[in-house]
Amino acid sequence: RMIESDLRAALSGGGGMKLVYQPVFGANGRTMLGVEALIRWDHPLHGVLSPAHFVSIADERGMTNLLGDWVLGEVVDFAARADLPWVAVNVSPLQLRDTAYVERTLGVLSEAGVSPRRIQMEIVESALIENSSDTTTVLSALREAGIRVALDDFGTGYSSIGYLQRRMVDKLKIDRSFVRMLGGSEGNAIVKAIIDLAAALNVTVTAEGVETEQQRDLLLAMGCDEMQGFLLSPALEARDLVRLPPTAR
Ligand code: G
Ligand code: G
Ligand code: MN
Ligand code: NA
Repeated sequence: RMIESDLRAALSGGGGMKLVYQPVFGANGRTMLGVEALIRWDHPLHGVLSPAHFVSIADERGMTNLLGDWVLGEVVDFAARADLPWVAVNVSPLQLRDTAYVERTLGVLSEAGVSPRRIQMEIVESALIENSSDTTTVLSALREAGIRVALDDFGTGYSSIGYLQRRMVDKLKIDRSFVRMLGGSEGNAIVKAIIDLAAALNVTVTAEGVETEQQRDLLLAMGCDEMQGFLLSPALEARDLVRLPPTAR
């Protein structure tokens, strides 16, 4: 397929690929704590393509590491220039099955002089459910080095309390489908339960897809630690974030 060779070319330095960064805020919705990197592909013929489409193509066609390493290189380069506490990066479950990933990642970080403590990795629940011993090894090595791990889209996969109890992750990101239900009694109960679970297990909790002031106020009242969404900020170009003076944050 054309798209496959185009993708390989773009990830091999051919251009068109970029990252944008969505700010994540503290509970008050005002203090920027960090950013989440999101990949975008501006294809010469098809326009801007969603990662939801081409990340799976990369995984199916053996380009997981090509994509993952391109993203990591960009993120680390950005983290080295940006005066921000941390940068979160989305990682494919396949990347975590490769034990060489740890050494490669820590090598890129040390070469750029970026502390692992400034990098967070967002993984989906299925990455843990597969529960291969390699995934467990990779995750614990990354976390031992100081990289923090967040469970993305929490609640939409086959949620297991087991890996929370076994202290395999540092953060839960409440999926935006639940945040959208806030204001209704069921939505409030679900979101409150996740926030209380996170507190009981001593992990940070972030709400994704915060779009209204009502959602923000409810999340604050429920004790949510962090918020992200169009109400607070869309994803921004790196140059716009790097330019922000610390006082504007
Ligand atoms: O940015 P957007 O909402 O279109 O992202 C859609 C999906 O693509 C999200 O689930 C997000 O986690 C994923 N995604 C975004 N950037 C990356 C990336 O750099 N690597 C991987 N593996 N997934 C990404
Ligand atoms: O699965 P993940 O959380 O990585 O997906 C991130 C995606 O969510 C990004 O593509 C981003 O554009 C999108 N997003 C960020 N904020 C909002 C929001 O407030 N509402 C909606 N619908 N999508 C959002
Ligand atoms: Mn994410
Ligand atoms: Na998510």
